[in-house]
Amino acid sequence: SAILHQTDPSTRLDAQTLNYISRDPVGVAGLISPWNLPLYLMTWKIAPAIAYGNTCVAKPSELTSLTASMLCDVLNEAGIPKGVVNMVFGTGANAGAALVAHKDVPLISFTGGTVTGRAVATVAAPMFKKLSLELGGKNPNLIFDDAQLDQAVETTVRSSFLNQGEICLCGSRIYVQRGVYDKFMDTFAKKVRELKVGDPADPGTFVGALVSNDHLEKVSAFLDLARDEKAQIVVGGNRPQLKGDFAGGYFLEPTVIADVKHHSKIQQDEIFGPVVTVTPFDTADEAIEMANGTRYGLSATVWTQSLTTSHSVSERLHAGTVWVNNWMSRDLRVPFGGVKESGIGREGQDGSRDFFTESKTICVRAL
Ligand code: TXE
Repeated sequence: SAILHQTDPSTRLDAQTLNYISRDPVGVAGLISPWNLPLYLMTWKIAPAIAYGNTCVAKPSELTSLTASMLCDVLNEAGIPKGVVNMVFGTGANAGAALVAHKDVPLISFTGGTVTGRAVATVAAPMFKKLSLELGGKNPNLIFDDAQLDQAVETTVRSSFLNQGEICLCGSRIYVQRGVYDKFMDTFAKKVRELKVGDPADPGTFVGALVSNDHLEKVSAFLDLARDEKAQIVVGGNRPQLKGDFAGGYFLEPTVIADVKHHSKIQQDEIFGPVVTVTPFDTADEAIEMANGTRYGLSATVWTQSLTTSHSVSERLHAGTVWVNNWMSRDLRVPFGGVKESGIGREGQDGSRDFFTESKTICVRAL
């Protein structure tokens, strides 16, 4: 193991009896990652897996093979010994499924959609594999009357549309307390209208193309549903027709939808695109009930200047991570993961240590 400084508890049962913990690598770690943040999400698995003495077989999304191939070059350049990190390329149904089912792979760390996560768990669980599932999200963003509104609006533009909303941590359900709803909606809508859609290499661009035409179709279907359900598309909702090299690209305007019913698929299903809903609320209880009212529980954001609201609301939200007055400040030393259909397990510092090792309690009696 490359981990040099590890703290584990040791206890004394009595003057002669000492308990201490030793840790073994698990073996060959099967690491499967999605297309949306291909380098971040794959390295986040590889690093602790090999640091704790495992080797790994890593299967990137078939949509991001080039990124994974470039990572291999970097790993070779860094001198990672042959056979420690093995990148396999292929589709999920083919290479991914084979990796999950392989009898010599005792651990699977999977990041991807909830549907796929369920398929992975169905195979891995009966084989008693260690399993970490980082799945989808439908994250609430609660903005209270006493929020620092300018800051809340500015960050909410990012938490809504960064990476075209193709981040499982995006705050796609915005709930605004009635006292600031109109002010929020006016300023937020204005800023969203100003976002540039286009060439991802242009520093002025905020919203690039979605990952594929299939995905664009899937996200666009939610806009059709919004129209059918007589929701109000306040901003966006169209496919901008770009010129030149980008004509026909998989672009979608950043879209803000109001008047969506709580049980609508728009409010309940992960859209994973540049589409957010904005919904008013009156009391904290009502906001928390709506926030917790989906199958997911990955992250949540809360905007308030009251310490009491910050603690009391955060404690009651069903989420693996709650950001208060910020979004996506990621400290890799704290546990990360979701509840409900956002997955099982936690990775990050102790979470990664416990997942990528098998601890062994050794009890020694001095005779
Ligand atoms: O996922 P897919 P995608 C989620 C995000 C969204 C999804 C998008 O919420 O739902 O990921 O990424 C492989 N057996 N997160 O479309 O289709 C597939 O080849 C084994 C959550 O890529 O689930 C790919 O490598 N593997 C996350 C990987 O699984 C299979 C953050 C994911 O594919 C397989 C980012 C199978 N049967 C995105 N089928 C978080 N919570 O942190 C497919 N694959």
